[in-house]
Amino acid sequence: MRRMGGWKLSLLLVLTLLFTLAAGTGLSLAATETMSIVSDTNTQWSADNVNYANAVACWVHPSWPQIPGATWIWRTQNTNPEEEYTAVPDGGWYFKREFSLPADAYNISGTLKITADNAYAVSLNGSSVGSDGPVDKNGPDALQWSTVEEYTLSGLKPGNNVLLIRAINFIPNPAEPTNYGTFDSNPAGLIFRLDVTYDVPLHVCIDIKPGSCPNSINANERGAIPVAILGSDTFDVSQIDVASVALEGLKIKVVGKANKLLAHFEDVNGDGYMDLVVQIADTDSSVLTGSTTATLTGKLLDGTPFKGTDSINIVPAA
Ligand SMILES: [Ca+2]
Ligand SMILES: [Ca+2]
Ligand SMILES: [Ca+2]
Ligand SMILES: [Ca+2]
Repeated sequence: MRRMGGWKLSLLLVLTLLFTLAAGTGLSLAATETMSIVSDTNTQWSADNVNYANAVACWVHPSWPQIPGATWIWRTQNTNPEEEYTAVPDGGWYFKREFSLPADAYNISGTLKITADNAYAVSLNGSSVGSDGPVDKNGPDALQWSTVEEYTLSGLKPGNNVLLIRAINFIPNPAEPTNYGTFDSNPAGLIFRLDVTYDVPLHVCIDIKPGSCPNSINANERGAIPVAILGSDTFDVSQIDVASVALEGLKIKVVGKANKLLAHFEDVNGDGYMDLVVQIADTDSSVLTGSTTATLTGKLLDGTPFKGTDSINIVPAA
C-alpha cells in the first residue's frame, strides 16, 4: 500500500469533517417560503363592499413615490375629482385583495408598505393595521401621498386572508369645495406591497407497506398498516419524535403494559440510509375509505413538522 502524502491526508480529514457537518445539519432543512402581493389589477374596488370590480392602473403623478413591483391603481385611469368628491361613500372606497397561504403554513410573518393619494385606512382579516390621513374627502391635505408607511403584520393566517383598504381623494381646499381640480392636478391613487414569509412542513418520502405496490389496505379496523419514513442525506430519521407520527390522524399502534410504540429503525429500501418503520393502528376505517392517497405527519425532536404522502388502495372489509 502506498503511503498517503501528508497533504492528501489533510484533504481527506477536511472532506470527512465537511461531510460530517453536512450530515449533521441536513436533518432540519429549512422549508421557508415567501410570497409577495402587490397592488395591481387583481385588486378589486367597491363603493359598497358588496359589488366589486377590478381596479385599473391609473395615471401616475411624477411626484408620487414608487414601491418596487407595485402599480399605482384606482377605480379609473384618469381621476374625475368632482365625481370622486360627490360619489365617494363615507369612509372611502373599498379596495380589497384576497390571497391564500398554505393550510399548513406556520411561523407566518409579513410587512406591508402602502400609501395613497390622498388618504387610506387598512385592515387585515378584519383587524385594523394602520392609516395615514383622515379618510374624509375634505382632507386636509398634508402630503400624505408622499410618504410610504410600513407595517409589521401580526394577523396573517393559513388559508384565506383579506387585505381591505379604505381610500379617498381630497378636494384641494375645503374653503373652495367646488374647486375640484383636474385629473393631473388632483389625482387619486393607491399603491401597496405585502411581503409574507412562512414555514411549511418538511416534505419527506414515505412508503406505505414497504416493498409492496399497490399498497392494498384492508379497512377492517383490526390490523396495523406498516409505513416506512425514508431517510436520506438530508433527512435523519433518528431525529423523529416517534410519538408524534400519525397517518391521516391514525396513531402508531401501542403494545404491552408500558404502551410501547410499534416502531423500529431499519433500512427497508437498502439505500444505505436508515428508515423508520411504524405500525399504524387501523382504529377507524372511515378515515381512509374512499381515499387514493394517505398523508403521514409528524414532528422532529426539535418541533419541526414534516409530512409525506403515498398512494393507497382500500380493499373493502369482507
Ligand atoms: Ca402616506
Ligand atoms: Ca388627490
Ligand atoms: Ca408500498
Ligand atoms: Ca433507506
